[in-house]
Amino acid sequence: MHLDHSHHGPAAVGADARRADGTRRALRIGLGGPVGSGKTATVAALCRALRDELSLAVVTNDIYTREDAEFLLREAVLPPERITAVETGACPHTAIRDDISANLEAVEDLEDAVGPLDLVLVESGGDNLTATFSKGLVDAQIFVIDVAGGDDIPRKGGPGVTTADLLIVNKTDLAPYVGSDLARMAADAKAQRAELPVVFQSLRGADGVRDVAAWVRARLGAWTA
Ligand SMILES: Nc1nc2c(ncn2[C@@H]2O[C@H](COP(=O)(O)OP(=O)(O)O)[C@@H](O)[C@H]2O)c(=O)[nH]1
Ligand SMILES: [Mg+2]
Repeated sequence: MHLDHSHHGPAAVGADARRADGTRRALRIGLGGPVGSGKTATVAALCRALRDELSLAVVTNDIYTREDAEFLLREAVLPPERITAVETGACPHTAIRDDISANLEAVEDLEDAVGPLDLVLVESGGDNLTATFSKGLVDAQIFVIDVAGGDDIPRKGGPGVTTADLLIVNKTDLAPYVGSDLARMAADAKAQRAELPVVFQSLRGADGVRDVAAWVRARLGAWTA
């Protein structure tokens, strides 16, 4: 765990919408959800979909490794200086919820290194259905579950499923193989979330991230308005 609080240069952002020099900071969107649900794959697809129209960067949180950042680097979804890994140690939820200093510092360092950014995606280390982001770290959160994790997950609820600004039900291509009932998942998600949006997606299909990219563009439009 990174506990050095001393590094806060002029671009320190905290939870304020503006940096110390008065310019608007990047919109920060967190992606949480269980291990293996498709957070990194969604981040990679979003980078490919948005990188020509926006200045963006990514912070990944891994428990003991830099696997997710290394995957994104290997896939060359962004130039390497736009991808940073935070190693969280044993408690991935702590780094996005309770002691967010290492993540805030990673965001600041990215803006210092590559200049003003429109968007920073922060991927959580992923543990279970209860991990949510501090509002001091991200402006909006996406919760990613997948159909192979069981079609009763939306019904079980939990803060990610019920309160995330966007719920993604990923890997719809696998539904026939694992016997998941997508209509039931949609009805359960609706019951938990009322008007909050839900996207069903498969990243195996062409332009599978289209709906989520549109949601991100809309959030960014509201942020810069
Ligand atoms: N079939 C299928 N596999 C997917 C999809 N999205 C991600 N995956 C795979 O699921 C695995 C876990 O994805 P990853 O993004 O690493 O999950 P994370 O732990 O939430 O970051 C990887 O092997 C991905 O290629 C999808 O839409 N369909
Ligand atoms: Mg990941």
